[in-house]
Amino acid sequence: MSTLPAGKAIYFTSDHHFGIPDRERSLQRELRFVRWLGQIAPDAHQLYIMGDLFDFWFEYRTVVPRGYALLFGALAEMVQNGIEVHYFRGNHDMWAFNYFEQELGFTMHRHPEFKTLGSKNFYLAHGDGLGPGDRGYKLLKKVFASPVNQWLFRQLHPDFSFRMALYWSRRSRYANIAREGMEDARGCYLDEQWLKAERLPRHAAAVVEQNPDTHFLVFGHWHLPVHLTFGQAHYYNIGDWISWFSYLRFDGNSVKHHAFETESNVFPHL
Ligand SMILES: [Mn+2]
Repeated sequence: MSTLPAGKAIYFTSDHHFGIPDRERSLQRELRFVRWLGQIAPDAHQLYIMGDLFDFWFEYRTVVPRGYALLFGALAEMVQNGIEVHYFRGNHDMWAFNYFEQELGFTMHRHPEFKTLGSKNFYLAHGDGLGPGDRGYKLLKKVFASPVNQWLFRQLHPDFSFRMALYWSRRSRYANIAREGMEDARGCYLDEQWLKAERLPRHAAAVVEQNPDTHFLVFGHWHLPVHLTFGQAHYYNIGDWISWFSYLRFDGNSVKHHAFETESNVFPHL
C-alpha cells in the first residue's frame, strides 16, 4: 500500500490545450499554470496531468515542437524536486511517445488505471472513447494509433503538418465549445439525472458496479467541473485550464475542487 506523507497532497489537472487559440494567449495560460505549479510545489507529493496538456502534440525522432520552454522547465523542476509527475495521454496528445518520459521524467499512462493513493482506491482516465456509443471516434482513435499512419505523418514537413493538425483540432474544439455552451444555456449540468445519463458517468457507474471498493474516479476530457456520487464512490471531472482553471486536491482523505486565480464560488453547481 502506498502512503501519503503527513501534510502532503496529490493534485490533478487536465485539458489545458496549450497552443490555442494563438501563441500569445496560450502563453498567458501557460504562465498561469506555471504560477499554479509554484503554489502547489510545497505540499505536492504527486501531480497527475490527466490529458490534453496540448491541443496538438507530435514528436519526431530528433525534433520536438517549438514553444513551451517555461512550462517544461517548471515541470522538470518539480520532478527534480522529487515530486512524481504522472501523465495520462488524452485524445489531443495521444502522439506523445517518449519525450516526456525521457526528457522530463514523467511517468506515462496510455490506458485507464486503478491506483491506490494513500489508503484510497482510485480509477483514473482521461475519458475519451469510454462508455457506450461514440463509435466514429473509437474508429478514428484506431486510425491515429496505427504505427503506419504515424510513420506517414512523420514524413510530412512539420510546419505543414502542425498547421493541418491544429486546423482540425480547432474545428472539433469549437464544435465542443458550441455544444457545451448549449448545455450551459439549458442548465443541464446542474441536473444530476442528465449528467448521469452521459457517457462518462455511465462508464463510471459500470466501473463502480464491478469494483465496489472504488473510492474516487477522476477524469478529464469533459471541460466541465463535475462531482457525482455512485454509492460510496465519488466521481469527478476536473474541468479545464481554458475557462475554469480548475483542479482537484486529494489530502489523503477527500478530494476537493478548487480554481486558481479566479473568483471564489465559481462552482455553484458542486
Ligand atoms: Mn480536452
